[in-house]
Amino acid sequence: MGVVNVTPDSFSDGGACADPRAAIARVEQVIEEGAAIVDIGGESTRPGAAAVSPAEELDRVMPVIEHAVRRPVVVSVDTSRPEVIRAATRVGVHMVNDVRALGLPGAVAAVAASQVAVCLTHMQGSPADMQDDPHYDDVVGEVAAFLAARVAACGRAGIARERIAIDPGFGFGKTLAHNVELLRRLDVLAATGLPVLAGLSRKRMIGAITGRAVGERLAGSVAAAVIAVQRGACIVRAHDVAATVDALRILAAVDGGDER
Ligand code: 9MG
Repeated sequence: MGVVNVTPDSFSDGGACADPRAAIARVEQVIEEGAAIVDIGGESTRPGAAAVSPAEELDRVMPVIEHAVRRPVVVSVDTSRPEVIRAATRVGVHMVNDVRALGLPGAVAAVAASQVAVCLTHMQGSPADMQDDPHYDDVVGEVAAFLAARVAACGRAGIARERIAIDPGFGFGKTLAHNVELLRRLDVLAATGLPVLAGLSRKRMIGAITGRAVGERLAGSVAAAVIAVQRGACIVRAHDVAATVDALRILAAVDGGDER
């Protein structure tokens, strides 16, 4: 899954694709580099990011989505808002990637009213406060239980299990120790039988382990992606698509798996 942030304040690319033309060029780049999925988002969820109105979020993402759905790639919209979900599904998006796990009022119903896939991500707190003092007694157990409850809520609304992927939410209300434990034991989430998505690319945990600034986290991010797939992830969300695809092709050749 290649990242396309249509935001002026993304932590990972400094707003390089805030302009829709740049974002559309970025869609073409991630397809060219081998991404199977393109994830298009108009809200930055980094701690302290400025709030964006629904109208502004729609203005940012819709032109990019309308381009992407005509290209040979699975298109995911990275959003939590029901109005954005509805607009994106109307024009043919294939997947909703929600770091709030469809927690906003109306979000479950918006996905249920469509046929699209959804990724449910764990977050403790909200983007504004999630890194203040994250606490768990059993991070893996609590994340797994939260995701199971969200999958059940989707099921009650009529969203078939086959449409759902889950994600431990690396960096979303977690310390470095929590993130490392979740990556080490990703197999616990994979054992649910649901596809697991892992988003580790360029994140603070990669910086904390390597001592590298955000623009220097390629090797660390690729290593983390490989480990995630070895432990059961079947989608990895990445900024550096070409390097990540190469690494996963090597892994697939050795392990006999399939990186897509
Ligand atoms: C949008 N976004 C940023 N980080 C993410 C992550 O780790 N997982 C998912 N599913 N989406 C993310």
